[in-house]
Amino acid sequence: MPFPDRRLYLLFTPDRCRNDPWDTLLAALDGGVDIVQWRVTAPDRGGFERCRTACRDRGVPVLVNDDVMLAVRSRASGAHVGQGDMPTDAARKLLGPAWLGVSAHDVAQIDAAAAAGADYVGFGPCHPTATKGYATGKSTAEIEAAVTAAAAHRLPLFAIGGITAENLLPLQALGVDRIAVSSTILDARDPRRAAESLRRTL
Ligand code: 3NM
Repeated sequence: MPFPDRRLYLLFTPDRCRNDPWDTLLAALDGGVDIVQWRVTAPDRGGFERCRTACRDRGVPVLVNDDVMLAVRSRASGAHVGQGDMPTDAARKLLGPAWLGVSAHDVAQIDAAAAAGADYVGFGPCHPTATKGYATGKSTAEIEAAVTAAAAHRLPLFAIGGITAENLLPLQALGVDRIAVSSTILDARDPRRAAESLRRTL
């Protein structure tokens, strides 16, 4: 199935939520999150199914971070792999028609993801972020080059890393039209409003 036109990607890590994680997820979906990544370190099949049910009720796909086999076994919408995870072409083979997302940090990695058959890339960190311990973000030139490279491959690019409603506009000026966020929604006092605010800007 072709990758759908989704714009606001939530990296959902229950442990990172300020409020109750399930209330947070529902609020984020109500606020306009339209694709979700299940992102946990310890296996939690029950949590995954709960996440998937909440998202399915709203027509929102769920991809599994890192654990490609969970995505395959559970027939998830897809999986997302980082540069240190399972190699992209191996993940592509295992997933079959399910979607494959790849984290990329430069143009060469975007080119490689496209060659391996990725359905989208996450490019970052666009800004410093404690979520993954990045002290600096990419330069304007690096972000522009990434946007251009992804467009040349017709590969959707989700900008990631420290993205907030405040710093989104300058990213859009560089050609970014999709974002992936964790803390701006999960750590918000009002996750629905946080998602709505990003959604409005997008
Ligand atoms: N990957 P937040 S940045 C998971 O650059 C992740 O590849 C990144 O969380 C990359 O929205 C990042 O809280 C963290 O910054 C995203």
